Amino acid sequence: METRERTFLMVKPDGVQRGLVGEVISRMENKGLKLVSMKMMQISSDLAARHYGEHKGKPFYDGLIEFITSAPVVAMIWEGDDAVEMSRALIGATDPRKAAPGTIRGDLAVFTGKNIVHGSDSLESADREIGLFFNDNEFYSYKLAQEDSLYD
Ligand code: DAT
Ligand code: MG
Repeated sequence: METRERTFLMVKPDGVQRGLVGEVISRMENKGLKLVSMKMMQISSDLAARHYGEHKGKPFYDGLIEFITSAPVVAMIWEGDDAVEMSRALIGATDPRKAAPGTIRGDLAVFTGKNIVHGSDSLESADREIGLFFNDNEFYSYKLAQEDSLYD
């Protein structure tokens, strides 16, 4: 494994309500990414505001904060080669109508405000978001049994 990265993923309230937590996890696992931390939680308005700070002032911001705090989410850290870019590719475009078939949003969602899953968009965002949702010691270091079959 060359450029091992960690990225932050979150199944949003719509994904939890629609019973898609397992589907999202399966797609990441099947690709060969490694789950190193996971927790279910209901996000406070303060955490929501910090997580989505870059969108403050946009027309959809208030609705976004209301939605993300409305019901439990499942927060996760995934690790692997190019994990940030790879998980964004698996998730698909922000607007599910434009997301390619084969992606989570392309296959399973129809509306931008209910697009099932969040994934960090850069290494910097990943570090920041992991820091917002998890403590320093809240992840596991282990070798995946299939690692030798996934990487050269
Ligand atoms: P992404 O989740 O693909 O990183 P983003 O960071 O631009 O997308 O926006 C964060 C979330 O905000 C997005 O997943 C859904 C919501 N959102 C973005 N643009 C929106 C819009 N035009 N209308 C409604 N919700 C929107
Ligand atoms: Mg984003």
